[in-house]
Amino acid sequence: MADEALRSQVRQWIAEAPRIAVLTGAGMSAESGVPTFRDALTGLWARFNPEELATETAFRAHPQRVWAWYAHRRAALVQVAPNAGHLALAGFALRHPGRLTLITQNVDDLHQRAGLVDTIALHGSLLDDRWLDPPRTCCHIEPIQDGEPPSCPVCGNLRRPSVVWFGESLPSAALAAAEAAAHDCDLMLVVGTSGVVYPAAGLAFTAHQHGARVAIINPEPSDLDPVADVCLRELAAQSLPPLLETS
Ligand code: BJW
Repeated sequence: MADEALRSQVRQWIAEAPRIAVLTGAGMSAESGVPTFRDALTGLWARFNPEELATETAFRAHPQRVWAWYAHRRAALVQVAPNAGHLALAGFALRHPGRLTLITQNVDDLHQRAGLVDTIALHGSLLDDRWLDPPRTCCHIEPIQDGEPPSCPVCGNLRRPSVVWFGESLPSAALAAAEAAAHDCDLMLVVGTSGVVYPAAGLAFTAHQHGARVAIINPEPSDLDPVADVCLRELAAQSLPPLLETS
């Protein structure tokens, strides 16, 4: 099918599907200026080794280095805003209450800032932090010193970013809600993810196995292409508005 025919097909599925689940990844925010993880030239991990930064082991070994990397990314988020794709999804959800469930792997809060307050955030939020070890009664936060993660002055417990690192469980309520949405949806839109990180990527397989149509929006091939009914090789912020704003 030609590109325009594929686009009309997806538009029609969106118009007709009673329940739509949307699974987003870093590509969703690329046009807002947030780097993806795995894109060859611009992705965060073209420059940094994830094993050195996005694990609890790394944080325990090099708390300052990991804290500084997250502090830099947090500061960069202040400069960015939801793009036309985030706004189109939020607008659709507002016009069609109860039809769209937004599941994101992103930690940038841009869906929430666009107005989708009940976004299911599978990998936490870059804007929050929490105690590394279970807090004791002594635990309170010291003022942040430059480059240092804040710590309890009594027991030394550290604050850490409230994101999900490799080897850590996803928040159970968020994962259960995402699995239910994937299981029950009639259409899943998969936007801007490489589909390599589990259990998030498995949601597209769940949707497909339970009879939902799956449409992918990504300029590049992804690991989820085998379960897609349609792959639109497009950019999220350009593709989503015309797909969603006519419904
Ligand atoms: C555009 C675009 C534009 C660009 N428009 N598109 C089953 C099988 C194998 C392994 C596992 C498995 N189950 C669990 C695992 C282990 C592991 C895992 O998946 N490893 C794989 C890498 C092999 N998973 C975990 O450890 C998870 N925990 C877990 O499963 O707990 C249970 C357990 C515990 C112990 C042992 C075993 C199981 C946790 C995963 C946590 C992921 N955390 C991160 C970091 C968050 C914090 C931070 O930000 O620093 O989450 S990793 C990173 O990857 C981040 C992302 O959310 C995630 C996904 O990346 P995403 O969004 O897909 O980004 P990219 O860069 O990969 O892709 C961008 C895409 O956009 C590209 O395709 C572009 O083409 C596209 N694009 N511009 C549209 N404008």
